[in-house]
Amino acid sequence: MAFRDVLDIELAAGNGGDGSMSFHRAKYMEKGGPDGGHGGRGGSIILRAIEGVESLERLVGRRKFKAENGAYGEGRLRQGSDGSDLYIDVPVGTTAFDRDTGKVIADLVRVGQEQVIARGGLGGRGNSTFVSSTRQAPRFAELGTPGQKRRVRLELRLIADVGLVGYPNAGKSSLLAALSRANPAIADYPFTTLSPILGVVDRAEGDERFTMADIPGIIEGASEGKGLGLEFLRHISRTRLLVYVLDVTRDPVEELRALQAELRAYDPTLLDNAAAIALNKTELVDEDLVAMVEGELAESGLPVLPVSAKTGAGLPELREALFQLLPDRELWAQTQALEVEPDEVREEPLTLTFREDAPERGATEPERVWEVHGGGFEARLDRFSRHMEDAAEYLSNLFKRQGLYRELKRAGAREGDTVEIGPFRFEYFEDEE
Ligand SMILES: Nc1nc2c(ncn2[C@@H]2O[C@H](COP(=O)(O)OP(=O)(O)OP(=O)(O)O)[C@@H](O)[C@H]2O)c(=O)[nH]1
Ligand SMILES: [Mg+2]
Repeated sequence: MAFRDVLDIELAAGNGGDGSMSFHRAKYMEKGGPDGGHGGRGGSIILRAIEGVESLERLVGRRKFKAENGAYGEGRLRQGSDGSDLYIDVPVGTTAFDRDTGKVIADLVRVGQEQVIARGGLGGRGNSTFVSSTRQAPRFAELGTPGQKRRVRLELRLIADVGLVGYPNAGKSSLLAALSRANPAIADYPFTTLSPILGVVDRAEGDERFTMADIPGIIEGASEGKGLGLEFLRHISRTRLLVYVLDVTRDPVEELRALQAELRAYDPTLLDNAAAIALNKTELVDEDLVAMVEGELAESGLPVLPVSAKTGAGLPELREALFQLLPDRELWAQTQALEVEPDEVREEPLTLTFREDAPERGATEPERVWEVHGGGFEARLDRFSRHMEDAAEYLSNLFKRQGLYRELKRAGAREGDTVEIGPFRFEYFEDEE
């Protein structure tokens, strides 16, 4: 199985249902009151983090997602049902980006964490809503709004608690196999491990456990793309504890230096992570040499645990030390989550453009017209496009309340001027407030 850790998907949240235009019908009643119900909300698309190490490809499976639309409102004040939300399960450690803006729209660092990544549309209001003292029988209702459509990139960085880093052949996979039930390939040649492998390590007593990631070997130049390790450094960038696995029979001090240089070149903050050293293959050399190397490595300031993955020597001590060194998960998670930028509702600013049209029939003066753009007025109007004529009076009053007349007056509008918003036209009049 290839380890796929980036996946592009397309999302369409559900549209809001339209409000209903309906009048009550009953026997012996000439004409009943308006009883159109509201449309339901469109379903949203929600990203949810689950425990597990499945690749995005396998888990997510498809590329296109559409959440359910809200249902139309109906007569007798029946509200349309809301569209159900659609959940996309991803491994914890998944970040979602909007492909058009590049912004982070979700960053899931805890199991169970959820984030809406495409918002469902709003339901429209039924005609019963628009009754007023001067409008007993509104012959219009509001349309629902479309659900958000989005092109999204999912990116997974495994969140293992502990990450094993080391040169090829140092024994990382052997250690993972010895400490967990994972079954990674182990062989006497470099680059045996080709993609990250996770195992669960249990504490000797009690039920505490952590996950440990074995990643392909890192060599000098990895941060510039040599070997295999670089693209996998991404996966250890979020581990709570790094374990440098060093082969005592090579030059462990030099290898540690080189490893740290590669990590630093990839991401300097990696070296701020908690870390420890597992000095491996100790059964191959005599104890004095081990003690000497241990002393040299201790100068790095990191705890050094001499082990042999082969004989099992030192493994209980290593296991226990890792449990003790692991930073608290909650505190750590708080420092990790990327900031998610809220979806701003981008509303264009209001602009008023004046023009003079040819005189209307019978008139001598040119027709004075104010074109309105922005300010949210077109969007509001769209929601009544089906019954624009009937909604005209309601809309012009609404727009007036929303400050449009004030702006027109300031711009120099006169009684009787025409106001034009898209296809909608009405007459400007001054108010004797
Ligand atoms: N003698 C001895 N050999 C070991 C020990 N640990 C691992 N080995 C051997 O070292 C070789 C490499 O082990 P792996 O666990 O595959 O090493 P790795 O670090 O995962 O290597 P890559 O996946 O290539 O990066 C294998 O032949 C292991 O059997 C040990 O403690 N003592
Ligand atoms: Mg390996």
